[in-house]
Amino acid sequence: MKLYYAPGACSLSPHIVMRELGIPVELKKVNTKDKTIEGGGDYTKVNGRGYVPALELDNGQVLTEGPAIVQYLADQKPDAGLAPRAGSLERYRLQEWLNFLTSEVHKSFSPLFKPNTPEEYKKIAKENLAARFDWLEQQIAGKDYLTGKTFTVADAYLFVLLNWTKFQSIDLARWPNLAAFHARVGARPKVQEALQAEGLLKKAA
Ligand SMILES: N[C@@H](CCC(=O)N[C@@H](CS)C(=O)NCC(=O)O)C(=O)O
Repeated sequence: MKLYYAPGACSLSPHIVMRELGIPVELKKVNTKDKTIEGGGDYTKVNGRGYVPALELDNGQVLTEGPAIVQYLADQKPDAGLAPRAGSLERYRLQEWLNFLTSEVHKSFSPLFKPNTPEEYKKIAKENLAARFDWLEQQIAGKDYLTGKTFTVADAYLFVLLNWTKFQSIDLARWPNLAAFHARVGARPKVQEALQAEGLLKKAA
């Protein structure tokens, strides 16, 4: 399968999931500004909306939207436990998390990355994010991962979103449980591998 990605973007979440599952990943780097694919090609022909991630399946079909992609991947290797069984209440709980992350957290970050967003609006977006982080901070208290003791695809997504605080001068120290979660997930060997593959780790001197 081919994963279309941009370094450090939300596509890092399915990238982490593929490595956690041991699914071989062919990475295709996308320039989301001019919509070109590294090595040649027009990305809008892969995903007409021009954004990452997109997953090209072995049968040539293209699956888009991060929350759908990560569930598809988890269902390829159900025994790995990265998503509860489809149809179970636990699966809806996972979808509840994925929907919250995508609509309430991810999309609150998006204007911060756009050069044409007015500074006054960036301030409001950061306040909205802080309110979501306050709530998340309580939810994750005493837990290793969002749904409890085991790592799921929602944790990969939350890790990527928390990672963005570094680029937006948001100090995670204000939310110690979230900072601990970010460190815990960031230390997973497959997460380190994905960060390395996207060129996001500083090389050892
Ligand atoms: N609804 C999409 C949103 C994806 C998205 O926001 N992608 C961003 C990177 S995190 C992107 O590619 N932005 C470039 C653009 O929109 O042109 C999803 O959840 O997969």
